[in-house]
Amino acid sequence: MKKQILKELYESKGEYVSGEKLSQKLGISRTAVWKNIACLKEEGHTIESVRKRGYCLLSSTLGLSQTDLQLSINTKEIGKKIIYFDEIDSTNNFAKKIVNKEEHGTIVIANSQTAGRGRRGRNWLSPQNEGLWMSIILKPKIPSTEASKVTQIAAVAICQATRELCKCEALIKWPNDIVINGKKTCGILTEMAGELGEVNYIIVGIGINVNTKRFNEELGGVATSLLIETEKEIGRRDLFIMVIEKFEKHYQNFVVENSLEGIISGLRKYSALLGKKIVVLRKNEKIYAIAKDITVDGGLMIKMDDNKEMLLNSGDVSIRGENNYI
Ligand code: BTX
Repeated sequence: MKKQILKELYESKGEYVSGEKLSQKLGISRTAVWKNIACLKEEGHTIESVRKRGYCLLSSTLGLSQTDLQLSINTKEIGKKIIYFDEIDSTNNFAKKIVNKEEHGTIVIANSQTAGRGRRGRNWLSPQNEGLWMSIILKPKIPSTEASKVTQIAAVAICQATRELCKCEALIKWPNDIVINGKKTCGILTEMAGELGEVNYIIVGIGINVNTKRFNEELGGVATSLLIETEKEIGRRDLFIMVIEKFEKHYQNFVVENSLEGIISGLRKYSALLGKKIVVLRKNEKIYAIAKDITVDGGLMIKMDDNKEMLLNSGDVSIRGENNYI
């Protein structure tokens, strides 16, 4: 019912709709209308209530507001609740603060981040109106050792959605980046907490450069956006929906069916690394190798320059001779 009320208000495009009209149209009492409106407000939708006029949904930000996203998404669990901010320090930081009280599948999304984070304390540039900066809260019943697979699921979902929507050659740079023409267009930061070997929660932070026109000098050589690569403005809401729907499908296969098949074939098919000469950064050491294969568990098998093989489950990898986009 909440969603129906929201839809009615949304479709009235900033005009007031009376409680009477809503109750008649939806076949519920006026008290029920009022209770549902209170719930929607609590969820963060900006609805004004004025005596004798009714309710009015205040206009949303560029199609990316909580209301816009919640009304467009068609998933079962992921994104059932969306928390939107015009500006926040980091969606991963906020998701961590609320993780204990929020349900599995809740998404925190922001129009800009003032302290977006990458891995190992690095920064993630997240200017307003230009990207998708979001974090998905997950509470799967899986061993902590399996958590890194969620990063791979996100990588495949984003790569597929980007290819489909933007008709571009997006590739996955194992384990957590999406690149186009050798430059980074998306990064994934997965953080988790566990106890006794079991996952408590996983937060998948996703940053996608969508409509960035140009990058600063520091990032210019390593970063790109979908707009730069396709020369077209991409609807952030369309991309959001496609990413989340694909993510949910792959995630369900993994946690319910225990199947990673589609993910591994996606990782192989769209790999930016396989067959390439790479450098792996490990603490203060650099390992020179060739990327040989993605294993059935999503690890990267490398053959080092001394011909020994090694299996990586995480790491910072660059292609030799290309810009170092770590
Ligand atoms: P990473 O450590 O692999 O990449 C970080 C590096 O990427 C930086 O050191 C910099 O060189 C480069 N970089 C910074 N900003 C950008 C950008 N906008 N585009 C391309 N390259 C960039 C990757 O970490 C994981 C990033 C996750 C970001 C999301 S956004 C939503 C969520 N909240 C949050 O704080 N982080 C995640």
